[in-house]
Amino acid sequence: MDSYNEVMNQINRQDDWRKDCVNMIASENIVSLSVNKAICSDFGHRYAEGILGGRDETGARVFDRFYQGTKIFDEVESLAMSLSEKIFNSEHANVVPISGAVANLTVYHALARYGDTISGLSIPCGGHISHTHISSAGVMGLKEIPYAFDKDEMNIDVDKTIKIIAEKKPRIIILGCSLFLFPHPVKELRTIADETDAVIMYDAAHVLGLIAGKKFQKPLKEGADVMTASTHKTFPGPQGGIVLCKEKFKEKIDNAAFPGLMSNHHLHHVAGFSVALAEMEKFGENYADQIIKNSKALAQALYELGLNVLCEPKGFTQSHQVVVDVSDLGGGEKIANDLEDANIIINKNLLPWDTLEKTGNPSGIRIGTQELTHVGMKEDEMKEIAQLIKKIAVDGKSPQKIREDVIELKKGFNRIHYCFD
Ligand code: DSN
Repeated sequence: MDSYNEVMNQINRQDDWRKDCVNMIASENIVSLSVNKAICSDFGHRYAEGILGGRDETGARVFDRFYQGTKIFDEVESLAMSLSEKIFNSEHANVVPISGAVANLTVYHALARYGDTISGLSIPCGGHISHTHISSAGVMGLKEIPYAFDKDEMNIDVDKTIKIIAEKKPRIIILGCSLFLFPHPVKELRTIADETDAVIMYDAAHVLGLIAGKKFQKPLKEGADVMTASTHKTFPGPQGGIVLCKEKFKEKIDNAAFPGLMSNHHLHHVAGFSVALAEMEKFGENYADQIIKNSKALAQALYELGLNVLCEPKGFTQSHQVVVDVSDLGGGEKIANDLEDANIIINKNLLPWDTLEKTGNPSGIRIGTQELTHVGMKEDEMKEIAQLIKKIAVDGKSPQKIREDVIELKKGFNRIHYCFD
């Protein structure tokens, strides 16, 4: 096979296979045809280096660009900013970052000095790698201080964490995480942030769609100074990032994004993000509501089937995620691999009682319902999927046999809902 046919074959195999899968990776989603049109549009070939210059006499945003050919894109970027500011009730939006980790790096670059300390959750407790020295924070030489964590609540231990912040005085207090079942204590940490002159950065990558749909907390209203996110998890946009912030941080954030970290941003992403913002403005509340109903239904069904689903006394979850401790069933690596053989795609996950050495085969699996909700699945399908997971993980049934049931279940669900298509 020549190179062209080889790569086209790889793309076609991926499309064919993933159409037959139930995808429950908590950090992914698939986009509508309209978002897809934006991603594949001419914007994907273009440059728009530059920065927001201000507003003209009609109030329209004016961008200082270094390239010609951007007059329509300027309208697109302006619309993306206005819609973001409206939907997230933010004083300013910067849609330049090309991923969630880059959005975090933009904030670090803007609001911290090299060598400062930041505070966040450790990775086993759900912190994202970009909150630590091994990723974006390390690029800025930032040293992280972990919070105290309450394993029963699967949340930050507020009293102990206030003491840690008072003593260590981190420059940035990070909230939001990757293993994210319940809202984080933004309000509760506002006073200590003021007392220590720290900035609260809320990483909403996982829950951006739930926030847009008004079904999770409102971080900016509750006291966060800055909210960062990727745009493609519960928020059903193309892959990219965003920073939302108070007016007083606008200039520093904009300069950190360009020319600080990005030369050209991804114009097709901004266009696709705008389409997804319009979708969420209209359909977001229903979409977010169903995501959470589906998570609760899946968690309840798995629990009733005997799996060790975390946080039963708390109703399992208030987000798109369901977390199961599978250490008694062979561990997260084994279960994730077995499920993949049955076309059920999830990921292994460290749990708060794991050390980083357990990364290869951690105790947990993390399951997300946002993509299946996007293709129209509801509580009945969640119960069916729970049965299929149990047959593999608990009963030891052959994944290859279960795969036929998964393909059959998925057949009716290949159209995107909660959109204008
Ligand atoms: N690792 C993914 C997560 O947070 O789930 C995305 O960075």
